[in-house]
Amino acid sequence: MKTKRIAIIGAGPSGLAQMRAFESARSKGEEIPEIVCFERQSNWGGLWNYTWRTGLDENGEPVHSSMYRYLWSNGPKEGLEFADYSFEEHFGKQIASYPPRAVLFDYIEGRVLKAGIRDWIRFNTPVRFVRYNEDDETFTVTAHDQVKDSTYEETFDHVICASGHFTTPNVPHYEGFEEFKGRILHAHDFRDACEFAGKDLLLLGSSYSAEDIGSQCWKYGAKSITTSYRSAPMGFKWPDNWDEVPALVRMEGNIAHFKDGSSRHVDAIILCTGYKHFFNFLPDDLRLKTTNRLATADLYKGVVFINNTKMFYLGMQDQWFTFNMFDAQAWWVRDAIMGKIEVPTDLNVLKADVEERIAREDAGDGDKYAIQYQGDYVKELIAETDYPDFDVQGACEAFFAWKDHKKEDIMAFRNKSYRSVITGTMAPAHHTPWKDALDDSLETYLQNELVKEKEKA
Ligand code: FAD
Ligand code: NA7
Repeated sequence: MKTKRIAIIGAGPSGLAQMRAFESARSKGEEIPEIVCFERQSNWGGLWNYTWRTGLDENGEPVHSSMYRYLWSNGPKEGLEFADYSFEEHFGKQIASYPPRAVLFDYIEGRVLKAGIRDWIRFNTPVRFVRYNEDDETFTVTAHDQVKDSTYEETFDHVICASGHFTTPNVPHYEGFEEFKGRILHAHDFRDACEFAGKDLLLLGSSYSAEDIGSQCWKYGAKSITTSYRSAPMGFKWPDNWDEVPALVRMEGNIAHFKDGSSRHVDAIILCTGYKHFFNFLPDDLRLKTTNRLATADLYKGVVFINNTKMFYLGMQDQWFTFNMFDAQAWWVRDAIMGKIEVPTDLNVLKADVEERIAREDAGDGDKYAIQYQGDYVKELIAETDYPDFDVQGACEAFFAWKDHKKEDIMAFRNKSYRSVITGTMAPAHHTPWKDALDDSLETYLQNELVKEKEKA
């Protein structure tokens, strides 16, 4: 039988999980399809591949990464650890619970270097278009090799879209933005908190980006932080120079006016207003249209596109769980493609699965419910494959504790430690409290054990 050809779009954590899943089957002696991964950046890692650039990249493509300098994990690493590659295996020791970006990039990279799958990836190669051919049930992928500056087409049996959904900014307009005499930027273009030292800063939004970018700017010396919420406040105990206010109504010069009638002077505005699922390389019949939620629209088991079950999507959910959830999805998709899991063909059955997930998400409320919901999803998927079984409930518990620690002290939750659900080891406390740790390099972060060893000597 002809070997199947699989196209993976994107070599971020989701696409890499997919390649690792296939490689794992191959290492157990199974015959796997031919894999081609198209990656528009010059390296892997997706959002974790930091760039100083904003706007367009060196090839004229939209800059992918929304990450910034000094970004530390916003949740405990014990919630995202790979079941087949622990932090201890990678670093040769247990490390503290909230690693900065460079440390997590190193960890992601370590697993795929070990798996030896880099040759499957065509870097600097954005996918321009995908077409489904009804006659022979294949996909034609049009890609652009940016190095040769040449566009070509290839045929595949399946397409797995792992292109991420935190890159294309959702950018609202407010009256008075045109006349504002300061910088207005979206979180996607934020790179360095030091730029805002000494400034009065307004952030719109009440989710992760507002919380984290605000915290960064506070840590690196902003004069004041104002976060403005549209629906509900984050409600943490903020430092003295941080206020949380209702929705912005309009700007008048540099004065921001809010829904409660209050107003204040601001020097710069950061729109922490979220992202759009954006797939301009896909035609209508293959394009996922969903909001940022746990139960995505139109994905059976959260991964199979119900309008064409030969097409898969990874990592399209809003995320409590990340790397280990992408693994759970990737192992499941691998087995569906390799015929070990049967995907229903009846559209009503596929739709019923989606509707059940949506109804179950809507039935609950609050973060704890949402964490458990996504934990249960991870459990459901891994029970159906040979992905190493791990204590998913333990990871949920780490997330519950993390939420409590944030409530206790939003500027100190990253000083806490959790127990690995993969190796059972407790993470050491980090050598420096987060608010005083201004150097986010891998070398400095990993000094944990060194400091302890020095103390012992
Ligand atoms: P991405 O990481 O976005 O990777 C997608 C890949 O697809 C990219 O490499 C991109 O270049 C490629 N691609 C896109 N379009 C094309 C195309 N047309 N052709 C070819 N290639 C294409 N998660 C955590 O667990 N902990 C955190 O602390 C954390 N912090 C975050 C902070 C920020 C600011 C953001 C935005 C997200 C954060 N996340 C965090 C969540 C993040 O979504 C995941 O960790 C993870 O990066 C998602 O992986 P992905 O592979 O699905 O998507
Ligand atoms: P999110 O989590 O999607 O949150 C977007 C926020 O932006 C949310 O608070 C929205 O308020 C708010 N929003 C959206 N549109 C507007 C307008 N027009 N005006 C004001 N406020 C608005 O995105 P984040 O960037 O915070 O996080 C994304 C990922 O990055 C996350 O997974 C992290 O790991 C890092 P709402 O509550 O809908 O009223």
